[in-house]
Amino acid sequence: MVFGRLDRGRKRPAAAPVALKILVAGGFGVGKTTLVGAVSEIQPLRTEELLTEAGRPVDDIDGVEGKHTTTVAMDFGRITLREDLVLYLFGTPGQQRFWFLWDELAQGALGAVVLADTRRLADCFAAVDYFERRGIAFTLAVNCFDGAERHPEEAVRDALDLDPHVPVVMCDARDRESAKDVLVSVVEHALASSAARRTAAV
Ligand SMILES: Nc1nc2c(ncn2[C@@H]2O[C@H](COP(=O)(O)OP(=O)(O)OP(=O)(O)O)[C@@H](O)[C@H]2O)c(=O)[nH]1
Ligand SMILES: [Mg+2]
Repeated sequence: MVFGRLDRGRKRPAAAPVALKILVAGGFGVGKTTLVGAVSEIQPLRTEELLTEAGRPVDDIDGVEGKHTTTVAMDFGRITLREDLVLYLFGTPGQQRFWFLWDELAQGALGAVVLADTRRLADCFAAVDYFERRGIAFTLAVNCFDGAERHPEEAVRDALDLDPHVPVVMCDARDRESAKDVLVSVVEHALASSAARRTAAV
């Protein structure tokens, strides 16, 4: 009884939140850094460098002419989706010459977002391929740039030859709620995939 009375006013210690690692990948200039920055509740860590004249022959900025910097290592951000669920976000560099960093970044990742720009859909092939080969669950998120033609989900799915279970969502990488919806989709899909794998293994 005594213990009960003493305990009454005291808060139960909250369970430590589950922390999940999510990658944000996709082609050059598709909005990865923008998405991590839009949802992160901490000041995101960025590793941006200026695009220069020297890079002009290899840095294809068609469609993102306003772009002046590029990620050379990674973006890092954090978002608490629920009191007991925290996501650590790792944005990958988009340019091919930095892809050697992807294997490091992918270690321990629960799932990934592959961002796509429908004006340059082929740029996300490599990311789709990367996660398919490694069995890392991903959501394909189309970043709907202003002025870009809108395509139905089925057309994007067909063009990328995605497995039917891969979620395809439309988003605006600049918008916090929209970016958050993408992350919710990844977490749900990744958890469902790992549950299905566990069942298959029994
Ligand atoms: N209109 C529009 N512009 C966007 C959107 N997302 C990003 N941008 C702009 O597009 C450019 C590219 O954004 P970033 O977030 O740097 O792209 P990234 O994928 O991180 O690029 P890399 O790291 O260089 O591969 C920036 O100039 C953004 O302001 C969007 O949803 N709509
Ligand atoms: Mg970037």
